Amino acid sequence: MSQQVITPELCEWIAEQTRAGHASESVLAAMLGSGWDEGVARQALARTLGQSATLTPPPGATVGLPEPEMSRFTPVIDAGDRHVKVLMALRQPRVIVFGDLLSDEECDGITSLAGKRLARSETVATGTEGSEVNAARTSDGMFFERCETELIRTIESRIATLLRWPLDHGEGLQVLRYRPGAEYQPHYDYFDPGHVSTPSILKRGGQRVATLVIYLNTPTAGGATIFPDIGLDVAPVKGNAVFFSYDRPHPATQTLHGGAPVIEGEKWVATKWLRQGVFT
Ligand code: PD2
Ligand code: ZN
Repeated sequence: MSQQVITPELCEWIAEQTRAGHASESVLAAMLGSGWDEGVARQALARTLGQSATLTPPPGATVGLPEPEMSRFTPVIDAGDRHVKVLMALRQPRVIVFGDLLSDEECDGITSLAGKRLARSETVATGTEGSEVNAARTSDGMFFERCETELIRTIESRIATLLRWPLDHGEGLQVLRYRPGAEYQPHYDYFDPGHVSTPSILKRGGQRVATLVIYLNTPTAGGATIFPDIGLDVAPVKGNAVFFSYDRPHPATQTLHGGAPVIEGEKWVATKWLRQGVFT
């Protein structure tokens, strides 16, 4: 089936239906009846009506996601031990760029701890249980244990406060180093429900529901975090971070993202993935 596109005409039609007094649920039902994919229809409603689209979540969706306190949209959020800047926020899909999440010293502390333990990055292998080296991801990486050092604990507890998500629902921080030419091709961070290894992965805390990629340095050129579905490129700047959430393991979340090739210098990131439940 060809990809369905949310056009200005479609958004205008949704707005018209709403002005005529039709509830969001009825507009959704009418769209499904005329052949719209449910994910695309929900996106179109959310994009047109914003918070006023009162839809019951799709079956299987995670209700209540990691999310900072954004109701007053202050330029700075108190994350407990540090004030974190909000540089950009997109509602649908939820993407927020934070400034000054980590100090320069904290970034350097993590890179120096991680540097000694880097190995060529692996991803979940296709069709088997386990992981394998993958050409789509040409970085070197390592994982910290949760709360492995005082510095890691401090950062994890800041993230838990900022995103209002319990510390024990997070995986250990992953650090990646990209050299010039290295990239991470576009992918989704949730576990593919159709993959053989997914049922055993989900036993340790359920699905991933959000990602926070923290930039530990500023590459000279290249290395943006890209979101191809929404045409967004986030510049990697030391201490800043990009956050995005997804309420179900489905491309309709529009959370396809990747790390563009580094052109000059190195790029270092620390990624925190948040799970539905306690990650063991
Ligand atoms: O380094 C990045 O920009 C990046 C891009 C896509 C990191 C990840 N995904 C990740 O760690 O999942
Ligand atoms: Zn990713």
